[in-house]
Amino acid sequence: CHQKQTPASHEAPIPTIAQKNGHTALMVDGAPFLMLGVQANNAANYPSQLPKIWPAVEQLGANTLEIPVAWEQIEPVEGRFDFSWVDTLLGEARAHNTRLVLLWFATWKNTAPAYAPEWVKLDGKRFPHLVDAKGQVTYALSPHSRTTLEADKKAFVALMAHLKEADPQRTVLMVQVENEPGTYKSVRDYSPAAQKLFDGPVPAALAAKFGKQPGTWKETFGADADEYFHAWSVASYIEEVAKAGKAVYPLPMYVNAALRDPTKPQDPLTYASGGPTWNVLDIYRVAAPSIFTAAPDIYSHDGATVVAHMDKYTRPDNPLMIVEIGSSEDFARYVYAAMGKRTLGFAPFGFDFTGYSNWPLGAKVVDAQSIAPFAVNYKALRGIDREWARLAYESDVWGVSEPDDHKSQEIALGRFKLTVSYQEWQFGLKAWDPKGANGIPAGTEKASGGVAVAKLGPDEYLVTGIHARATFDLADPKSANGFQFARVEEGHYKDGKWVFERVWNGDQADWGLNFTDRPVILHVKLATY
Ligand code: N0T
Repeated sequence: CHQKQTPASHEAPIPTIAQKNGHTALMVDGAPFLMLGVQANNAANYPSQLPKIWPAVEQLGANTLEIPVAWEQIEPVEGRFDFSWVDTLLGEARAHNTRLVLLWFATWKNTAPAYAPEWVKLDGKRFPHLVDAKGQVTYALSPHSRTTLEADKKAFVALMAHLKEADPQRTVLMVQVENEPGTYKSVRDYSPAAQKLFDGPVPAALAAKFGKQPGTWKETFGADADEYFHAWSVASYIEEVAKAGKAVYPLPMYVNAALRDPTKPQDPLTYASGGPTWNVLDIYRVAAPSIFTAAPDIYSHDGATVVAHMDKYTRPDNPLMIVEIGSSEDFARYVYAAMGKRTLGFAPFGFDFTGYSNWPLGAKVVDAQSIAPFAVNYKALRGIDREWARLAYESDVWGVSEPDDHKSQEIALGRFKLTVSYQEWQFGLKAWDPKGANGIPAGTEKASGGVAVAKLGPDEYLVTGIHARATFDLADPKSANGFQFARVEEGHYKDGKWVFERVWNGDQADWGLNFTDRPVILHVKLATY
């Protein structure tokens, strides 16, 4: 690489993961960052596609684009690297004022090696495939091949070395190592090499994490042994790749998960076994310390299931970051619940004009109309992204998304409580609208509402939302004569400073604070009388 290096003192700080009081922040340019992102479709990773991507990024108002870098394109011939895609992407992202998350599609892409170069995927002798319980050679690569691991690692290290040179601007914020790793239709690798390890002792650190005496996998983990073994094998492989890459250029690295049922047990033959499903997150924690989180890819159209998925991936040792969520309109509102769980980011999948729609997972058609329900949220949230990220790291935050049944939700705010309700007219006297007689406001028919709240100081909150009413009251009706607003300010942030626009009062405050589809940021001061 012949790129001239910017002197160290002029370089922006490398993005890092900061942790404090059980909270996590993605630090970008030295301050917490909320990724309001979008993921490009698969096969969008060529310069020819970028002109079809930027208009969608812009319509959506995303601050970050997640996009693949394929092993097959950076090392088409073994040992010969080509970073022209990465360089074009970096240049165009900067021109479009958009940060990047690179997705390393290599040994595992939705568990398969499709994105590995031909010299890898056509040579099953040198790069052995996983063998199933019946002795069948499967589509997937074995995680137990030193040769495959070294080859993937070498390419990944080359990518990170290139980025270190080519990106002193820190356009790239993080790297996803592999994509939805694991294996479909075989719980683990049953090749002789794998079997030998399976019959051997469980690594001491793993047994200790589970409070067990290390025996063989079967002795230690019983019915879970096969899946736990595979999770350990895949996570350890990814760890080695990530660790080597970070040694060269230490960007934050994460993995993403094809999800398992969040509430009921599920047979690992029916999902990507060995991937970072919620039941094996402890294994990933021990095996892959270079990976800061496992991020869920959320595609369920059931509201309660979506929230359950988020909860499984929200832990002090696994901060929430939604790197993929469906693009159909029902998913747009979940950004608020995710923010309440201190998510580091949110990214609908497949908003670009490269000509693909992953319906029924997401929208039937990718166009301005399907982007709009996400864009309306980003419009308000882009105005507070830095402030919100700081508050989510240092203060208290809450968020709710409208449930499928449209029922109201409550948020406890110390001596106050906040009720978030939906499908209501702004002038809130319910008696004037006996159940549905006058219909509901246009645009609120389908669940689309949400509210996010952050604590600014004693009894003072930052509030934003969409298609919802936020009604504050005393938590305990006996604690005072009653509730009143001290002041509700509408405004915006400029260079990190609050800019006052007006006070909401009268109709604007008497029936609760009404969020329509207009981007609104409020500072709310609560009081009693
Ligand atoms: C995702 C995407 C892309 C409820 C699907 C989801 C992306 C990968 N896979 O468009 O392929 O690269 O991460 C798998 C969802 C399984 C079905 C869930 C039904």
